[in-house]
Amino acid sequence: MKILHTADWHLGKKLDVFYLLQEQNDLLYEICTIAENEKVDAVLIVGDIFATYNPPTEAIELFYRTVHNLANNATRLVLVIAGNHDSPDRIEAPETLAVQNGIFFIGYPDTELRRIKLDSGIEVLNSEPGYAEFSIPSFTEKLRIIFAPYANEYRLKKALETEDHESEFSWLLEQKWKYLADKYCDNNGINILVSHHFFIAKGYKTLESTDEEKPIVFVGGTQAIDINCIPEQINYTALGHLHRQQNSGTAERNIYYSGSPLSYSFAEAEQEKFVLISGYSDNACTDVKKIALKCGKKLVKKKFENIDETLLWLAENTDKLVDITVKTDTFISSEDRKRMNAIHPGIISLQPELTIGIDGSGPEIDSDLNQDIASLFREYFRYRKNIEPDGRIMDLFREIISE
Ligand SMILES: [Mn+2]
Repeated sequence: MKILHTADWHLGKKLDVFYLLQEQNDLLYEICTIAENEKVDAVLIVGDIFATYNPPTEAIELFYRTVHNLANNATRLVLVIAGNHDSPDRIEAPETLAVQNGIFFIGYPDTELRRIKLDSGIEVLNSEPGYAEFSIPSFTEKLRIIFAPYANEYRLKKALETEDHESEFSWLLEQKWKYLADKYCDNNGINILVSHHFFIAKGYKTLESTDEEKPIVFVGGTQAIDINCIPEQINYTALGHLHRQQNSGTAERNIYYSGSPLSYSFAEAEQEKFVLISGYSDNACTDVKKIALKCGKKLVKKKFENIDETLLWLAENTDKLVDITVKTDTFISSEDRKRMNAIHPGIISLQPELTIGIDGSGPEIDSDLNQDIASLFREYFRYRKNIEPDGRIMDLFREIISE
């Protein structure tokens, strides 16, 4: 059996004002082609399907078209769970229609799939909240999946019907997974855990995360989960949330973040993107293959000494999405901005770095300490960096202050 693992599509995502829908469309088509060429039997899409709770119609259409394509008339099992960017209700909304096509949507930790046998032979043999066992034609071994879509502490405790407000989030998940694994996941099948959470490998290494991913950890999110909470019966853990493809923990445990198919912030610039295909025989995971994605514009962050140098580089790199800083002793004129935009369609951000002031001759901090805190921060930032803080920096500042 072969299973394709992908996550963090963030459909409908904008980089500043730049919609990435065309990029996403090309990439999802590429993923469908990989599924076809590699003859995978099941596809796991591990959360953050959409960039927001209310994605644009085009993003929703792209999603449905893609899962329909992947499921290939119910001959391939497709399982989708919600991430922290998704509305669980939106994810589950088309469930009745989707199941007939071999597509299973899971929004909540206590979602329970209906037992059903499709004409194509795919069957839900057994299920309870957070778990399902599937039969796939031409395989005698059963596929068991424990699923853990994103849940904050409130949603998880409600799902588990626990009154215990003291228990740690990760302890509750660990108990739930242990119960399911001990009950269902013996050696006579393939056992998978699918989860959109932030995992850490204590004493092993710190996984990388970027701003895009932080809300799950900090702002009203949940704490990190130790990979040792994953039951030992699990053959492969398909994770979503972190955008860099990475193996969490030791190789033999097969715990993977597939990463996003596209770079979604300049912190991810230059990252190579993948889907993962795991292979199974004799009820063990015998192979995990990384397949690099070719579609999708690269994100590049560059700094230039002057406008002419910038224009030259832009002309040769029109296929990239760029964040440009140009050194100048004044500002970037609207004529220069127009010239740059005329030769390059993907300028996401363009800011000046003032060359004066480094020796103290430039902007000084207004010593009026009666200004509001945001104005003071703005002055300080300008003093240190020689540029204006942009909207994102100011939002982040206000968020930190409000905490
Ligand atoms: Mn996420």
